[in-house]
Amino acid sequence: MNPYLRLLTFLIPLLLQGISPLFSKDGYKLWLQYHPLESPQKVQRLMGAIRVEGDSPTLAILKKELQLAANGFFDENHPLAFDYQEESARLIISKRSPQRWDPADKGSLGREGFRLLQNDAGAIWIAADTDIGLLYGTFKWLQLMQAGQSIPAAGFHSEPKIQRRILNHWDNLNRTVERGYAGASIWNWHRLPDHIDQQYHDYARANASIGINGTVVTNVNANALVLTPEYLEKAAALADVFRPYGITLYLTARFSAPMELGRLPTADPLDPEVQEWWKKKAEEIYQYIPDFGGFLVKADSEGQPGPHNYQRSQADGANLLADALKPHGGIVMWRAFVYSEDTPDDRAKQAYQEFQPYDGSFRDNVIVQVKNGAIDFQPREPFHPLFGAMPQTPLMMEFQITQEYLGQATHHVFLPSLYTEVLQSDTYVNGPGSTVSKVIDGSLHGYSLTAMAGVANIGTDRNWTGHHFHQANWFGYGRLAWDPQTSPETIADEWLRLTFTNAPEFIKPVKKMMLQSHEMAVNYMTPLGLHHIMAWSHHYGPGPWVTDRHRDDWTATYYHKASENGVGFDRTASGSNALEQYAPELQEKWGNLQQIPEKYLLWFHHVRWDHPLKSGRTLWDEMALRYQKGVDEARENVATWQNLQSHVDEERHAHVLSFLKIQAKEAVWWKDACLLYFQQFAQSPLPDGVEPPEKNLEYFMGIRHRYVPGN
Ligand code: BDP
Repeated sequence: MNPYLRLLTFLIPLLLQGISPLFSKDGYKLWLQYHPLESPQKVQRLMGAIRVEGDSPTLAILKKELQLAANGFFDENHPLAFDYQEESARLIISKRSPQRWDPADKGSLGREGFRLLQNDAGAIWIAADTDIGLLYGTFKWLQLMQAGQSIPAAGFHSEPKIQRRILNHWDNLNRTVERGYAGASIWNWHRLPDHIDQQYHDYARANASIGINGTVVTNVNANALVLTPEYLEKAAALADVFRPYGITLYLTARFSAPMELGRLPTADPLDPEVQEWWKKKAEEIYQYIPDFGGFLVKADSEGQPGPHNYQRSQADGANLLADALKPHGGIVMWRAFVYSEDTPDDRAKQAYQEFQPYDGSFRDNVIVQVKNGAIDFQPREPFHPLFGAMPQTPLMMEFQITQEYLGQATHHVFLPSLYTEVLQSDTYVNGPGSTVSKVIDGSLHGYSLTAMAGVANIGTDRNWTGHHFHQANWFGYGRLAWDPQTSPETIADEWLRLTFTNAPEFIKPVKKMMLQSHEMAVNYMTPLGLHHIMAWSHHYGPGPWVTDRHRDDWTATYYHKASENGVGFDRTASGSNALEQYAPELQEKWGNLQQIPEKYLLWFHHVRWDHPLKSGRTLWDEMALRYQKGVDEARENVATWQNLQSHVDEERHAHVLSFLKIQAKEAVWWKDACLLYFQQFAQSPLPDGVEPPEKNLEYFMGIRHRYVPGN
């Protein structure tokens, strides 16, 4: 064959698949790889006779998705038609039951639910009551096909358990991302509204494929500018892109905006002029974005203005905005991350003290957004005591997907394990079984509004998230927001199949690596309930020695309180008594040194170094061995991944490998720095099995990282 022709025969199929050979495996396609099916015949037959009923922008996206999938699934070019007659169609996507079907359950599928059914002749019906339900159903069907699975005989039914499943971007208008480790912000405000980047569509598509239906595109440390006409026009352009994917746009609102933009002398929530300003602002926003979702607000926290400036409550502040949005159907997500540097006692208690007394005082379009734990996205925290404590005020969950305190871009930590640990924690407020997930899905207290937020880990890196495996955290967050009962194991399994391959020799070891990664990271960073011992400000690497700064509650010594007498924060009755904010069952269990799960030990207790633990070892020995265990596992991961080269394309294999090596190296850094530091107080040798550090404490304390991203 003529060499040019040969090149063309190589290039054309690649181009048809919508990928260029140069960037074919850079991770941009996320879990939507659509790699060739192992046994394509059946799926090919179904996709050879499709009927999509109806016409809408969402259905156009759905058809495009089917075509993209077919291009990847099958070897040959496979243009699809979507207008087969009902009698001859083998894949029917419609809101109406096909004549020849008798589906068992004719109940409503809700605004977003869907059902996949198969009849005796092997034809498939993707059913929903709405176009977006059909899109979700189509994604699910394609995912099953990619994973080599089939629809169960009884059909597959799915409806989200949580109404609003939202990403929070901590993105600034200048494109820096607070706590972002994957490049710059994907929102190019400067070029908006005239230039619509393809990535906005790809972003929306990826989110729709996992059921995420909302996005807050601006940082909680808000810039009032985004509420000016200039920026609203830009935001509206994004909302237009997102709409057909079922995604609602929200913005962060700066509490002092009436002063900054409206030149009012005050932002007091009880001032009529302020109320009028917000009312007018809301009207204006809805002219740009008719289906605007509402505001996310960080107030009275870390320098952000809020109702405290006027001696008003959090409820006064939230209700001000809620009243303005109410006529248009918008909501306020009011963050509970409120704490003052002036409260010397215990930062962990503040949000509860601030909010709990106001239970029932918030408008019905307010939902209070609560971080998973009472401090701040630590590698491990007990669940936030507000969950279960506000039966009359809808609470939503805020998880962090970006890994501010978890090694940032380069550490592989599979976060669904962390999320599930929190969601399955029992609050005991209505007796045993009152899990956090039941608070969040509204079933425990009958909330009419339900939501979950994840602080996004997305940026302009080619693979979106920096680490290829951090895509799994975005994916897993979406899955858990749809159904908080989904197991981390299911999520890891699905993600691996969609992103890499179905090969069991690959899935098994990598799934294991993912599922133990959270515990591993806790071990090499903050075992046994240690917390907030990261380096100052950027939180990259260890900093247990951080002390004496302008804010005590941002230092490490405030949290670990290590001395020769022991280590840990006494939050029992003999200390700050933060424990009192939990149900009596938990107070009893966690308050007791013998009964508390060791993972929370130093969160709630100040413990002597020679205190014996369940293993029979002293606290010191156990701590040292946990650090070592974390290191050992991080090293094993390198070896595991190295062995899997034949299952992964070169580009992604090498990328992941180098990050795993960084992680293993940094795990040693964490172990050595922390053990040397704490050893000064424990005054004991390292137990057998723990590698001695190669450098001294001074060396570690002298490490300075400049220009850490996201800071
Ligand atoms: C902390 C971050 C800070 C955020 C803050 C927040 O260090 O950058 O602004 O949370 O959630 O984790 O508001």
